[in-house]
Amino acid sequence: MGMTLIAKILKAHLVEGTLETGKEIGIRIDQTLTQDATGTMAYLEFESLGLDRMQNELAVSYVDHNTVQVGFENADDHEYLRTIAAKKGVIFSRPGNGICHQVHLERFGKPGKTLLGSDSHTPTDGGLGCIAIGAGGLDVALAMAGRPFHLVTPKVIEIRLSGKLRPWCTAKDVVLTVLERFTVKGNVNCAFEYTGEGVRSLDVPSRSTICNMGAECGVTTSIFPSDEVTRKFLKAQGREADWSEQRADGDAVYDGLFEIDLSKVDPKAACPHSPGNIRNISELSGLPVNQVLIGSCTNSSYTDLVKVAQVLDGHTVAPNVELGIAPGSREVLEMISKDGSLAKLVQSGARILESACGFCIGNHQSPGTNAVSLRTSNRNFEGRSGTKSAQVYLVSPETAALAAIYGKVVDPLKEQSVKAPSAEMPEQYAADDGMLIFPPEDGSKVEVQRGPNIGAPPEGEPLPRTLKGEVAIKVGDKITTDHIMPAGPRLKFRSNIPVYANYVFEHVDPTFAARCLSNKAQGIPSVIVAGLSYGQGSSREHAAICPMYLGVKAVIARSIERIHQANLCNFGIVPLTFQNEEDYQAVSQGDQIEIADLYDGVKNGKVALKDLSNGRTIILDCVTTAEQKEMLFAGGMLNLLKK
Ligand code: MIC
Ligand code: SF4
Repeated sequence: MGMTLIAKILKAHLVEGTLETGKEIGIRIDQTLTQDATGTMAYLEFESLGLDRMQNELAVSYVDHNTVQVGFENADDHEYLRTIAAKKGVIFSRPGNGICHQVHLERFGKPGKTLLGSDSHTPTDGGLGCIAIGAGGLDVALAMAGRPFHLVTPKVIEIRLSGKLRPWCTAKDVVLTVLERFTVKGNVNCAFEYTGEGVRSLDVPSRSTICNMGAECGVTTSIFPSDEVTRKFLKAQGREADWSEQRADGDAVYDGLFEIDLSKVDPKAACPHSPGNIRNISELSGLPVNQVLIGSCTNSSYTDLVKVAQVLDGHTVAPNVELGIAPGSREVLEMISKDGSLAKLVQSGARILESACGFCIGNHQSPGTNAVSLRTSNRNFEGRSGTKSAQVYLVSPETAALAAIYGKVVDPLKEQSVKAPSAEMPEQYAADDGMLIFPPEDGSKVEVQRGPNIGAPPEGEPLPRTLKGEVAIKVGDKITTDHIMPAGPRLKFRSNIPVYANYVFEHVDPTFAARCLSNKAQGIPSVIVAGLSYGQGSSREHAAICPMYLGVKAVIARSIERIHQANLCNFGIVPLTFQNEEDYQAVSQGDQIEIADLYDGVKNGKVALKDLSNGRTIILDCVTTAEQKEMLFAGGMLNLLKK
């Protein structure tokens, strides 16, 4: 039986288990990446493992999230990250060098390798034909320590592409078509593998845009084959030697098939407030727009911005629109500044933003009250922009640029007179590693700088035999990690758990943290009850660490997303799911609950919850791997490692 490309790469890296769909395996991780918002915790955790140096092939630490630096905290974090990288053998990408996924694609990603990153959009590098997976910081720290990464062997869904995109129709519209079909829930432990003759027509940045937003479906990873197009891209980056051909066998057997004829893909938008809420641009035509933001790790490549410059050329941004553009990397910025594209952007009235995550994570450029904001990024969760009432739509750079000129959404296939943009990948990128700091051979003399805001992760407590506690909050479906642990102005507390913990569920229920702390003071554990797809979105392990700090011992949900489930186990919070989804209705906020056999239940995969407030007994599943059970018994992975 022929193998999929995903199976081939997993097999080549298999160190534990057998490669069978649904079974747990351990794989060797070749490369790791971290970014600053998850990185400080990841390196503090790495330090607690007591190793002098990282042990994998390559580890890169990027600074791209917290670059606004209001107050001393972020700058202190950057210094910690710079010095710990030098000490532990990690390459440091300085602030200003660009967004981790864009820079990793340009400078480090390699076909056939495995990459684990403490950011959910790490699969961006799947555009180069490698297996790239997002995970919590602790999992990345363990991979840097040379330990295997554990995952469930995913179902591999084939997404077969044929035909060629029409002008104005883009890679973003392809992935929005994928989101339309698969939505943002129900895809845990699946992976997308792109095949078919249509693949050839997509350049590497387009492929990466598509892999990037697979994260919104909740899949483990997305991958394209590595072919001549990939070779051309790596050659243009001065890295032809990193190329190898990677493709599935001709008779590979997949677990599902979705076919897309690229010539039929229409311009689309993900509408408020979910990346899975897809409509054709033609249906939105005429919608007045207040803000247009182009950038993020999804759509900020050189070719993206050249096309934006072509659309904007000779036009001025409509008076009702604020246009911001953030090139994905310093390489992109340098190239558009040399070829004249930057001048066109500036002439149009665009505000040029730093090569960083910036607006995408609500760090700046929050829209006005009730404003309509068109963005090329990947997430439009309610309030993520910093303005709860704003209506954020996710679109391609081309659609965004047109709207900036017209001041409203325009269907590019029908109603406008601007010439369709087109850009070829350059023969040579302006590759320049000047903003990368390579670590010294011997890091022992490096003094690590730690500002006052930087503190080690809190200690977990071993699992109690019986859990008698309170439902501290009951939330609905699709609660994202942005709901649990807000970013934006709170990001600067990422290295200070006792302070950051005060903001858990800040925008859902601002009294949650105080309630949990009061329970904790009385020795009462807290429990979170949730609906479907709890913890979707980012990889931030703070969405587990901070609740742990507040005394949360279990999450009971209708379903829990992959990365968040792993983070809960890593920090000793028991992930439980209703065996009968309807039982979600039977539990209310404030109920007193008891799970008499928690320890045995975790061991056997099933517990009985008694709701002491209404007398009902509810059966819950506890689906965890053998290693996760041990973590839960010990009160988290760090405790387990100390044993
Ligand atoms: C995001 O896009 O939500 C983030 C910010 O990049 C997160 C990581 C974080 O919270 O630091 C992610 O995607 O994992
Ligand atoms: Fe940064 Fe946004 Fe990409 Fe997250 S999704 S890595 S915040 S650009």
